[in-house]
This record gives sequence, structure tokens and C-alpha cells, in this order.
Amino acid sequence: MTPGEATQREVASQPDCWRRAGAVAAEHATVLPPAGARVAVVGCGTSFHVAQSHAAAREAAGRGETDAFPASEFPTGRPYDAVVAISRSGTTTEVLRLLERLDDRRRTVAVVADPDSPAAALAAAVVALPFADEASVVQTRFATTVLALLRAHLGEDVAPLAAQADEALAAPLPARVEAFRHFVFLGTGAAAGLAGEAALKLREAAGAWCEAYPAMEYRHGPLSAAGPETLVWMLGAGGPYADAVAALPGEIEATGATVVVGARDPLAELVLVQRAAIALALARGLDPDAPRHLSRSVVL
Ligand code: F1P
Repeated sequence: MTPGEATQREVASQPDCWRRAGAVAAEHATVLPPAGARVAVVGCGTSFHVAQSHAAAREAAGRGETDAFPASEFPTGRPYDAVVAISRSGTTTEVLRLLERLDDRRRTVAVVADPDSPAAALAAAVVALPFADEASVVQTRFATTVLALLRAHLGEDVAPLAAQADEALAAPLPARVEAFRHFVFLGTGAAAGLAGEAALKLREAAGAWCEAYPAMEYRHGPLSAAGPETLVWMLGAGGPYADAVAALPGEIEATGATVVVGARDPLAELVLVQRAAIALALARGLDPDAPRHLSRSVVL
């Protein structure tokens, strides 16, 4: 197997996985929290960014108050109606400890790749996506398939989204992506969590210097670190400050930085970022299938 081959294969399978996720959402319509429920979504690493993105999307869709926490920072005193725990492996220690600690197990739902994992055993209900499981340490298709599933649960037809992912697999990468030293990802709403996930991909796969912010936060200090070696990639630009977000590229380019404005749905744009992460890793002589210092799941 050549360097990055396993990750590349998983990245390429995302459109099919997303289509399948639509059917899984329909089968689990009563397992996932109903409209109006006060929900907390938890995870670690990539799964935490998935939680952030879904929390913003669910609340924006009017389905009820939704918060996201790293599993290690969950405020156990709060009376949530349901806690959705996301974990590809189902073995991450902080997720398991939280599921053990929650005194009312009836309110917990585990979204996992492995239905036989400890997280699945601890939760009151399980949504399993075994077809989206991965050999790679660096998560790509499990994370995005969970988001496609949850978007389908919010009522979206994910078929057009999968078509956009197909297009993102064939699209050219930003010019000279390997030439940059500093990468910044910006997003609004559900795309703010995706910006965090995009930055994590380049960090994990390529050891890159990356930052991520809700778009409107970028003027509040981080802009100061931008310069000719910076690529700023905007994943989503809607929301109440859409005009001010639309003005950001010009302001950022004035620093000498290069700006890429995502041309597709932010979840499909993330597919392009994953491809860029692989390309950057290979250009730096790294193997994206074997990221430095990481294991597939953190078991303490
Ligand atoms: C979460 C996670 C991954 C990360 C690394 C360690 O795993 O933090 O996001 O890339 O491999 O584990 P999981 O709980 O979703 O299995």
C-alpha cells in the first residue's frame, strides 16, 4: 500500500456513505432525540467537532436547545433530555466515563461505527454506522457520515449533498496548497464546527500549523498572525453578519494572505479539505495513514 492510500480510499467513499446514512436516519427516527428535546452532544477530537456542527444545525433548524461539549468537560449537573455521544471507536475513555457517570441511562444515545463497542453497551440506545468505519487513524468518512445522518434526521434530503461530495472529489485543490505554512479555517453556524474539524485534519495528517474560528471572530485578534504564508479557507458564510463575513476576504488579502472561499455546502467543502490534508502530508514526506504521535482511539 502506498502512503495515504487507506485514507484516500475512505475519503473517496464518502458520497456513498452519506447516501446510506439517509436510510439509517429514517430507520432510527425515534431513537434520535425528538424535536423540542433539550439535547447535549458530546465527543472527543473529530467527534467533538461533529458534535459542535450538529448542535448549531439542530438549534438553527428550530428542533430545540442543543449544546456541544468535549466529553471530558460535560456539565453533569444540567438536566438535558438526551445526551448524544459520538465515537467512531466506541472505546474513547472520556466518552465511556461520561456514559458511566450519567445517572439516567435512558437519556443516552451512542452514535458509533462499532455496534459491539463499550460505548454502545453503556448507552440506552445506539445508532451504528459500521459501513462508515475506517482503518485510518485520521477520521474522515465516519465523521461526515454522522453529520449526513443527523442532517437527514433534521429533515434534509442528503442526496444532493452526496452529489456535491462527488463533485468535491473531482475538483482541483487550491493552487500551490503545499506552499503555505499557516492555515486558517473559518465558518459560521454549523460550519464553525466544521472549520475546527478541517484544521484538525491538516494538523493530524500533515503536522500543519492550523487555526479555526467562527468567521466573525477572525478580526478580533487572529488576523494579526496572517501574512503571505497563510492560507485562509472559508467554509461557510451565512448567518446574521453575512455582509460583514463577505467583506472578510478583502480584509484578509490586505495582509498578503491567500483566501479560498468555499464554493459548495461546507460539509462537501470539507471533502476538498481532507484531500488537501493528504496532499500536504505527502508533499511534506509524511504518511497520512500513519500520523505522528496518534492512536486510533485514546484509551487511558
Ligand atoms: C476520537 C479521536 C479522533 C482522533 C484520534 C483519537 O475518536 O479523538 O478524533 O483523530 O484518532 O481519537 P472516537 O471517540 O471518535 O473513536
